[in-house]
Amino acid sequence: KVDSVCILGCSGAVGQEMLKCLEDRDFPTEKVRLFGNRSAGSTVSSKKFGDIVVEKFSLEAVQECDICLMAVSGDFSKEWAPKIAGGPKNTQVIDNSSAWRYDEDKPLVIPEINGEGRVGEPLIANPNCTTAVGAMALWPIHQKYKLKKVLMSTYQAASGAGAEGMAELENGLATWVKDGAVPKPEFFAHQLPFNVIPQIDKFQENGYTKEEMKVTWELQKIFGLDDDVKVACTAVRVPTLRAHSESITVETEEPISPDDVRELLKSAPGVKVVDEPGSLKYPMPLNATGNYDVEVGRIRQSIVFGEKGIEFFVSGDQLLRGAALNAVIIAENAVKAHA
Ligand code: 11C
Repeated sequence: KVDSVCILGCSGAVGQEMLKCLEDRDFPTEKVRLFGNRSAGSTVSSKKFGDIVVEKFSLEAVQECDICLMAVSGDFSKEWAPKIAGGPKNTQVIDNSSAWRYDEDKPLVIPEINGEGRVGEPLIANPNCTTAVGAMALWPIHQKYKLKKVLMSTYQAASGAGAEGMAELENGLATWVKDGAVPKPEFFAHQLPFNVIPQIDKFQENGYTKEEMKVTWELQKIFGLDDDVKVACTAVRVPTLRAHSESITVETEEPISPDDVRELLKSAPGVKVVDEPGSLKYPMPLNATGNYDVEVGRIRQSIVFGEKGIEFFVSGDQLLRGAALNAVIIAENAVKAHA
């Protein structure tokens, strides 16, 4: 057990889920401290950790904690994470932003995949939520059949963009019901209600968006893929509130069949096979919401890649698997390793 864990950015969509994960998983800590900007001074009632007064960020205060879960912007993390991690108590930082993911010397971790051996590192990066959701199904497939090509299209919930994204979707729908028109968007680039937006994050020189390239870069790093394994993604924002879905086609080195993949994934950690088309059971974001496991279904032989290819659909709660839960499992493993 550690003395204290803190959450930086406690009132954002991910920060709030981090506290819930610490509570639900009975995290072995005496105390949880919360740091927030706008919410400083307010009190959060926690079933397990009592009433917690949200503190304003200060380096000294955060450095008193054993583990710091960061749910803040990349810029904030760039400035402060190394200082926190280098503090007198050797505070371990687990960062949910993209600030450190692509640094060669910083581990980018999904605990069930590549967590071993990196548990004690002072600064560990959490992957992008879209990467994490797909990776849970892709990793067992890669281990058994060796990935050659991965083609992904995503259906990403408003909450991937944070609490403001969710609020704009909810307000847009409520206003449409009341007034018959959706207000002009302020947060997303275009209206999200009754629409889909094929752009998440900034466009890169190669025509892909940064969100799409994150999937490529992060799967390469987490899986340790050779350069000749190709990963391409099209990332799309859809008007769902929570849980990202992904349509994934893979070409493999070895022959692969849907039945074998179903069996394989049934025993994969963090995965739930939901694949009974006859009774209309397949992954859906509504069903994945609030759950730790990523749902995988619609598993079929690919008519593009034949016996060396399959296609499937996943839905996973990106605030949990892709953010809060992933970070908290990393922290749990760190505590176990030091016990
Ligand atoms: C979204 N996946 O749905 C993004 C948000 O790199 O941690 C996550 C951004 C990140 O908008």
